[in-house]
Amino acid sequence: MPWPCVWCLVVVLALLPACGGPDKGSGQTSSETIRIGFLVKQPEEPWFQNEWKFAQQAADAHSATLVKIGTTDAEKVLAAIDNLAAQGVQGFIICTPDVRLGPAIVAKAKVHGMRVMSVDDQFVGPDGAFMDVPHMGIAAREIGRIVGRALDEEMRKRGWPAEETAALAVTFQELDTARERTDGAAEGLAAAGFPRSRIHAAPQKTSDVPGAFDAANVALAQHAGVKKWLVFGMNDEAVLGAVRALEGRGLGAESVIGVGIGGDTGLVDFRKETLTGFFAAVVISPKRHGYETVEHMYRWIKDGIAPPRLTFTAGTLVTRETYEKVMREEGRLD
Ligand code: FCA
Repeated sequence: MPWPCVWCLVVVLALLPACGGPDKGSGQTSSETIRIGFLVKQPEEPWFQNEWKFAQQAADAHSATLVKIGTTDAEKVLAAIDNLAAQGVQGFIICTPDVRLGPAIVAKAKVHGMRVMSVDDQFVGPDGAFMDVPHMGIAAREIGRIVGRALDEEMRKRGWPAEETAALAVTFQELDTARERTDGAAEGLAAAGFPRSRIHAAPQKTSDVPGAFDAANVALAQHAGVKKWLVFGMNDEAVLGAVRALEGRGLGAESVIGVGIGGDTGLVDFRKETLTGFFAAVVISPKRHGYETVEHMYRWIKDGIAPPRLTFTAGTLVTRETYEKVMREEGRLD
């Protein structure tokens, strides 16, 4: 090999670490240049707005730059990753609109030498198994069980006979964290003695309030004789959609016990003068999911310390009487 080429090689090798890469992380970047991306699947949902809010707080605390992009479909996700790369982002956190995009997201991140971490919804590989990418999600099944137990407890308090009561499970089976939550809730109810045959599924096509509303209407039409309902779903939106559908059939707070998961969207009902069927929610933490994931990414880029592979966060049951205290403690109420 002629001498000039050897020098080329030396120069290239010397530059390589600066390119970074998901598995490198030798901590070469000064804090001024750290840029982190945060992509979410449903930017209009309060959960994701709060996640972004706390993510921004973490970025500000470290004088890092945060680039937030709403990525509602596959095309937007892939374009957003290119966009982040063009802006010099070294790593990003994502709640993907489709967990099966995991392999494509990881491949694209690699091409650009970016680190990637998932939040809320865990990537699924071509074999159907979760991918080995750092992830922070909620302890979905346990949180679901809390929902189931809360429904049972309130039903007993009201003295509703199980044979006159049915449960509406607004389901979103294609998403693991959603399925775990509703399976956990059904499990919690069944463990308390509620007959599984009286739990009716209402599969939602989209994971938002209108999707749940439509799904609930179909299921309620099939069980028109039932006058007392317990309601659960993957999040507050799922339960609120069903609660609105029940109201449309003349069934309100007296006849409906709904327990959500989230705390943000459900606040609207807690704040209404009149009681609604949205009885309680398991509050989960957008602060942990936004703030901590950004901190993990920051350390990964700056110091080469990879995030924990898996973190699952807990939830706290609240009602309209207790939600303010819990939410205020997290800085989620003004
Ligand atoms: C999923 C849901 C969100 C939120 C989050 C923790 O991404 O779609 O509403 O519950 O998990």
